[in-house]
Amino acid sequence: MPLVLPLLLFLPISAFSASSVTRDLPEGYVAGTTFQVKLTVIPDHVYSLVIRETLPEGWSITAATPNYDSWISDTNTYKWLNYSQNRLDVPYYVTYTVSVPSGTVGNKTFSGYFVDDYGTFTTTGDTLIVDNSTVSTPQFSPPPGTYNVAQTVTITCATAGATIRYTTDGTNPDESSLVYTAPLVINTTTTLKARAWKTGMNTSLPATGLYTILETVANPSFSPAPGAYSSSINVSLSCATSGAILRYTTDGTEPTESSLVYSAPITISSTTTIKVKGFKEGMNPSSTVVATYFFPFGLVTLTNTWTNFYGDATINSINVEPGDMIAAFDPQGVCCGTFPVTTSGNYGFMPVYGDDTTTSGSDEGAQPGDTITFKIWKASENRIYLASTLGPDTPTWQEGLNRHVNLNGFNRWRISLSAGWNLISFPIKNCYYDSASPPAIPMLTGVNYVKVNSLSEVLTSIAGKYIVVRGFDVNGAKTFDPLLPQFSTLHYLAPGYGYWIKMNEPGTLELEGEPVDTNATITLNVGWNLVGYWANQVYYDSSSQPSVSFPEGVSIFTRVSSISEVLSSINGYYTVVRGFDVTGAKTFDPLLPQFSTLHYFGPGYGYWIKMNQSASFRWP
Ligand SMILES: [Ca+2]
Ligand SMILES: [Ca+2]
Repeated sequence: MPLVLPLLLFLPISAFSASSVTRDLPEGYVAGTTFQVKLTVIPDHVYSLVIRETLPEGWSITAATPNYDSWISDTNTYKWLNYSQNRLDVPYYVTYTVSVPSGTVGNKTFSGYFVDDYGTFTTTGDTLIVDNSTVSTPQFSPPPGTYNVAQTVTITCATAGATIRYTTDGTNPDESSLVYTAPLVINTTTTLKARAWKTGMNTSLPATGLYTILETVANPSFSPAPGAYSSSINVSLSCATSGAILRYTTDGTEPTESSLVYSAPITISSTTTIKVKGFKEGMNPSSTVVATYFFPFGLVTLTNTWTNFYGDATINSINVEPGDMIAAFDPQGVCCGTFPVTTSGNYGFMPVYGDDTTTSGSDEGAQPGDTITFKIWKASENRIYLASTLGPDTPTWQEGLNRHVNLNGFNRWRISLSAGWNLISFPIKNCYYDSASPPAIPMLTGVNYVKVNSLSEVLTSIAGKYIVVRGFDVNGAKTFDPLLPQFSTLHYLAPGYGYWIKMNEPGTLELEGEPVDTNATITLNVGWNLVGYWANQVYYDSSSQPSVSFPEGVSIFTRVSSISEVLSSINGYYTVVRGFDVTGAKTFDPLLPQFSTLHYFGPGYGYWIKMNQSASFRWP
């Protein structure tokens, strides 16, 4: 009961008139014929009613019951009047016959309204009458518009059995135009027109659609070509699409419409990856084109004196390839000559520069009689190999001479250790062990077992500088003390594991051997694992590259949005990761990344990974 009053308040006060006029049109018309229209009139206690019907232009009423009272020619409107001293409250009908001129095509609209004692009201019911004498206008799907990529356009016609003909050159289709039989591939901006024909019916109206297909900016190109360099270069970017704006990054991120605009050659003097993308208004942007310029040996200073070296060059007895780089070093470790390999298996003439005697404070290169050493950078691995000299000439520097020195590169892992604790790993494919049999623990795939008399043999490069080595595996913590080897519990050194090495002074750990396959995997156990690193690049999620030391030859730094990407092989299975470098201990918690302090993973380091489930692990 309490609801009734509020509802009544919302009823319109003036709603006494509920008169209505409803139009009933046939389904369709045929040009040159007539048809009948019926109006159902329901007066509601009114004394007058005026009905107006507006017909399509050119159409006329030839008969009506009751007859209409007037015709307003400029709007083609017919009018009926009905008034009485008694109230009109009995429903009645108005019917009229419409004549359609021959040649009429297309769907047509009727409109009308009526006026009674209370006001003016729109006639309800049918308003549209379909052209049954003319083939339906073809329809395009997808509809005309602007698209980024080519579209496959289907043309349909609602009139069964009609033949669709179309053009793509802007002309109106006629009976000699191409017949549509299968969807059309529109891969360039096109005006598509179609009409449909059927015997015994009027030809359809033409359908017209403009398909704008955006063109794509041409991929930018680089000059000079990406490769290995040892002197500063100016990299030019160009694009075959005139007016395109090239935007680029050098921090590994994807170029966007807010990246730096290329306007002048980019000067590069250290290993740099340029990513560039072309943009132009009204066009799709180009693909992102990536080029890395490597400076594997830094910069060489050219001086006025040099010795040319040349010869064969191999790595592990396999020919060097175009794109690889040979480098020469004087006894002070100054890189004083490089040669980008252009012919498989050969290098030279490679000028190896002498020291500039006029700059006494700086050492630019060799002095007469110096023995030159060599390294080879292998492009396909982005890895530096030390090289043996194989004659026939001695690798002696003497101004103005040509030296024939064949080279063979071999793999040596060199990693700088600081005084104090270091958490390290090495990606050499050997598990060195001094026990009677190889260790029965999870091992990185593809590793060879190498028996040694003592682990100290493996660590000769830091002999006298290290105090203790600690390892950790599924059997717990292990220790190797070089002064008390008989009490040591650590009996192997393996590439899938990390090791703590305590140094009493800085040193360089060197190991030779075949590198670990970067796709190798190891099984991690539930709980803590002390894991090595065997990817050959650094991944970081900070705004700039980590500034700690990495092993010689590591020159690729890849920025990721989160370092969790680096651990994707064990996503969901680890709870925390810890690292350690010269700046201290670092932690990454995947659930609290914002509080993490570990922002990179890189070669030479070891990592603690705590697992809540055993899983096979690999680096990216
Ligand atoms: Ca000098
Ligand atoms: Ca020197």
